[in-house]
This record gives sequence, structure tokens and C-alpha cells, in this order.
Amino acid sequence: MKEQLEKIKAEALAQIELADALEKLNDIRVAYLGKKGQLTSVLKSMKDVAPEDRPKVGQMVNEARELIEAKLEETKNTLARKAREEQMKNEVIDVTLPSRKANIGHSHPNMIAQKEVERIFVGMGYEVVEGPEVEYDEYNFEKLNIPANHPAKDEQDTFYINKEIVLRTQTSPVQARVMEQGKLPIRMIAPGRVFRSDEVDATHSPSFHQIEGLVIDKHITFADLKGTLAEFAKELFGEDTKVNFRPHHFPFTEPSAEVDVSCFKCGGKGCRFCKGSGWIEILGCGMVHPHVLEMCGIDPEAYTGFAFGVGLERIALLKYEIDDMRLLYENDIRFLRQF
Ligand code: 2U9
Repeated sequence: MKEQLEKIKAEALAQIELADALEKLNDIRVAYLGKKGQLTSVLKSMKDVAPEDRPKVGQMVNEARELIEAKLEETKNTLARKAREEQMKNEVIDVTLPSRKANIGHSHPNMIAQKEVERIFVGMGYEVVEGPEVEYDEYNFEKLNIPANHPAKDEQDTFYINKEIVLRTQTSPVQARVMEQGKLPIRMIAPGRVFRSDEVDATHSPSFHQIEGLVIDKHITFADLKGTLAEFAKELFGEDTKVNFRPHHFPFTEPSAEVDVSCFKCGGKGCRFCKGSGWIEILGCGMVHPHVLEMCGIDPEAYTGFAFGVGLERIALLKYEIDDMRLLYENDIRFLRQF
């Protein structure tokens, strides 16, 4: 038994000595110390040893195990250190190489336009309110004076989730919801994405962005609307900008108007940019229709208000002199980087 143990020990130590990889050490551990290992089988054959010799043999087995374990551990550490040294030698880091530039993005032209419009109105005391892009037909159309059979519903044809739920065609439902809460006066703008079933071309997209504004208080008149939008135009396009109100029709406002600003390229003389007219159309507006006030729970005898809507893509295209709306949606960073 003693010779057998010495032999196992010597063989194990020799094999460990020869091992040149960590995996090999593990194989050796299993072969000698594992459940079916050689040393373990010696322990199992203890029953054949005379009872008086068993403690002695047991001690020898333990000593052999400890020795093999210690040698395994020592060799493992040596191999690991060597592997690390080898790795360090191969992975030379050139600390003089210039670092990679951090690629920091920036706002999309639509968002720059939105933040600019928000800044102007927040400066005039307006609150910014957001609402859902998926809306009830009732809030998107009915409460804004566009009943089921109204021709304006065709103009604002949209995507239906089901009979009652649509993708909003304007951000006005946000205002309708605020009005319903009944806290007056109201001075708010509602920015966000809107949807219309339009074909894509240089000036149309099935999904675009708007900011709509709403003011409701006692004694609000068209003069307040004119003054507000004249101030807005000056802030956005420059101190010398003039505004021109042309009569128009919207179902939710009465009277309604479209607003042009004097061309900021030629100052109103007429150029290629304003197609010779000296004016550029930028938004629509009007006094909130009494029926809309009523449907949103506000007494039209006590309160009046004005509203306006501006397309953010239109502002971005004008401000940055971009001639095709599709460029805003292609996400080509060579284009977007310019703004
Ligand atoms: C309520 C009542 C009235 C919002 C308004 C416009 C005029 C308008 C267009 C601008 C460019 C849409 O994005 S666009 O194509 N919008 O001309 N929007 S008045 O009127 C409201 C809003 C909310 C409760």
C-alpha cells in the first residue's frame, strides 16, 4: 500500500511539473483527487487493510493529498502569472495615440424650432402642455366643431385606430382637455406630433409637428391676437418683421385668419424666396368659436379667447432655408449636422 501511494504521489507530482496549461492541471486534479481518482480509490480499498494499520494508511493518504493539492495550487499560480505576463507583452498600449472623439448629437431642426417657439411664448407667460398622440375622435374633431359630416374632416383625413379613436390631426385636443378642467384664465401652448393621411412630397408628410396656442379670459379680443402674433413674428424673424392677416375659415375659430410675415430675406420688396410677393405665410389663427367654448364647458357669454396653430416643419424649413420637407425625416446626419 505504501509503495502504491508513493508511486501515485510521484506520478502526480511529475505530471503537475509537466503541465503547461491551467486546463491540464484540472485534468490532473480529477485524475488523482476526483471522486473516481486514484487517491480516492486507495481510500476506498481501506477495507482490505488490517484494522491496526488503517490510521497510518489514512494519514499517508491525507499527506499525499495535501502535497498534491499544494503543488497544484502553486503550479496554478505560476501558470496564471506566466499567462498574464504573456498577455501584457502582446497587448502593448500606445498611450500616445489620440483618443476617439466623443460623438455628441444635437437637436433636430424641428426640435430647435419647437424650443424657439416655446421660448418666445413662455416669455409671454404661456404654459407648455403636452397630450396624447392617440386621441378620441370626440376630442380631435367633435369638440372642435368638426362633426362627422363636416367637409373639414376630409381635409384632416387621418389614421383610425377604430371608429372612436384616431391619431390626432392637430394638438387642439390638448387644449380641449385643459378647457374642460375649468381652470380659467388659460394661456397655453401645445406642441407635438400630429398625423394626417397625406402623400409625402416636398411640403407634406403623414406625420409632422405643430404648436398650437390658446388664450381664454374675460375681454380677450382680436386685437390681443394681433398684438401677440406680431410680437411672436418679431422675436422669431427679427425686429423689422411685419404681419399681415388674411381672412380665412377654420371650423374651430370665428373669425379666422391666415398670417403672413414680411419676407425676412428681402424685407418685403419681393424676391425668389417669397416668390416675389414680399410675404411668407406662417400660421393660422382666430377667435375661439363660441360653440367650441360651450362644448368644452366654458360660458361664451362670460369668456372669449383666441387660438393659433403653427407648423414646426414650416418654421424649420423657412428659418434654415431648406427646400424639401423630406430632408427633415431622412435622418441623414450629413444633413442634420448643419443646424
Ligand atoms: C381650440 C380651439 C381652436 C387652433 C388653430 C390653426 C388656426 C391653424 C394650422 C397651422 C399649420 C395647422 O399645422 S398646420 O397645418 N393651424 O391654422 N390652428 S387656429 O385653434 C384652436 C385650437 C384649440 C380649443
